Amino acid sequence: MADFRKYVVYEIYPKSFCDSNGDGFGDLRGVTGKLDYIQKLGVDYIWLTPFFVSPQRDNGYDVEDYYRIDSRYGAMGDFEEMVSEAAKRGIRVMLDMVFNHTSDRHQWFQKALAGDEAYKDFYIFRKGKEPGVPPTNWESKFGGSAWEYVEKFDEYYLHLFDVSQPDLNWDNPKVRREVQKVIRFWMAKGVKGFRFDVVNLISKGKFEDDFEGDGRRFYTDGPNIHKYLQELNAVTFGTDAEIITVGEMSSTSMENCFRYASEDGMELSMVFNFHHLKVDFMGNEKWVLVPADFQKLKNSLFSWQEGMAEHHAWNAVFWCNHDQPRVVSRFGDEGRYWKESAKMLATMIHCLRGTPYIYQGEELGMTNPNFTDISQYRDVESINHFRILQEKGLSEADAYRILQIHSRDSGRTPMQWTGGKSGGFTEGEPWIEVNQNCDRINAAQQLSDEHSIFHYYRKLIALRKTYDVIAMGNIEPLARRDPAVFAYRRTWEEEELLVICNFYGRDVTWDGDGTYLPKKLREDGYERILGNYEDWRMEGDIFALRPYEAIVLYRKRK
Ligand code: TEU
Repeated sequence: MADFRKYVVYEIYPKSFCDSNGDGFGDLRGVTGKLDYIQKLGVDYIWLTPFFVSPQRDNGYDVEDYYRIDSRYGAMGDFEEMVSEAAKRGIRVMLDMVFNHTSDRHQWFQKALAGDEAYKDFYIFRKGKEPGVPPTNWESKFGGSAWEYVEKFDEYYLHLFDVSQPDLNWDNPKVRREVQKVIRFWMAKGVKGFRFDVVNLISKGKFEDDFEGDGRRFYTDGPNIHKYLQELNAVTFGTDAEIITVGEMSSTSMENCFRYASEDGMELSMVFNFHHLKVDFMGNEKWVLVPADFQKLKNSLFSWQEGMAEHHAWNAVFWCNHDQPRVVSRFGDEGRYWKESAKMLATMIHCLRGTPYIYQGEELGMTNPNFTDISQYRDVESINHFRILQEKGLSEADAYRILQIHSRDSGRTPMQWTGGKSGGFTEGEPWIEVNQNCDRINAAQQLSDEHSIFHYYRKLIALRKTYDVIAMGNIEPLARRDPAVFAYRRTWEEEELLVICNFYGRDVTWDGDGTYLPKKLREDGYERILGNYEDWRMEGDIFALRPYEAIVLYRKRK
């Protein structure tokens, strides 16, 4: 089995990574051209978000043809070159598979709309409850009803996401066979990893009105989900021991994740869950302004860390992806302590039990762009909610404030390679504006500065390869109720690791829970192997932590 515990994955959003031909749109040759940079960081895998033929209503998560590459991203030859150039650098490729839905332009859906019954059964068509009333009151994740009326059939089809993303009917064995074929096709091209988009939504349960929520409880972690994943595993990726998989689990439960990501390997290698990122939401509602709840963040991360370990299951650990705002803007400090906070957040995540995922630009401490005009936004979800918020009575100014904090476009501005025009991302007009701070935050500057955030990430990745305790160790949460400190202990055979982070921009002290006192730790042979300040400090006999300080202490018992 691939030892994914030691791996680090780097997520690439190709559209915003590097444009090799000046059309303002990142592409596969752009990725190939930056493989040396990625290798320098030391990661094992690159995960590329979808680059298949697509109308791009949802930036490629609306797939029109799973077998062909969208010409905006390049051609099959470019893909093959990227895979082989990556392999030369010890980097493997993970693809992003969107099988909960297709684009409405996919030929299956087109045939369904033309009235072909076999293809209608590829999707989820239902009669309305009564004229003009959809089958259920479920809401689309991008706003509005999850059902779209098709007059010709006097029926509705289900779309949990955009109206142009009809949900597939996994209960139809023909759909499952088609999905398997797609995976085998890409396996034959040397792909060694798959990320499965919102895969815990594929098995729909009962179609009933939801009077408590938006409908998600009826289709999340649905009745046949484990059966479908086991089947997929058995007949596709499970036949190649080198392949690693990660499932994106939307609003999932830990009990289900024990099975999705069990070390028995029957389903997937690991899972993404998002509970720790809903700490600045109101329940499940993200389009609000609520300060981040640190205690909630801590409880969520720790309960998943402990729960998954206890049940021999594996987490993917992360702060950022293409759907999330930039973490340094979200939980850190864009200003005075920009560098310290970016490094602290990195430390917190990378030393946890799980496989870390880095999202392009995170390793540079890239920040939210804080767009001020709706014309700067590109994301369908943001544009829909900008309207919905105002329909609900919010002022335009408030709607903007919420978008600046929560929009998915915050993570989608182009990679900042240099301080030059368009941050070195393109020679042309970028499809979305480059963050204005690219003169200050860019890869060229950070590569040449050994104290940069980039080099700190590089060291963190190297630590995982050097100290088994980081990859394999048990986890013991510390400072559970401390209002500012996030700390934990990892243990593995003779090795011990202590990670201590100050989550805030002020000086704080920590008493080591009465057990891990700095003087004693020194006597016991603990050494600082990484941190974002020069040394570590104490006040009396307790830790004195500076703003956003992170300390990693290690010892090997003799
Ligand atoms: O995301 C699924 C998902 O649940 C989030 O995008 C969520 O809908 C959003 O943050 C709500 O606020 C995956 C992909 O990562 C995303 O880019 C796609 O748009 C989505 O699925 C549909 O394929």
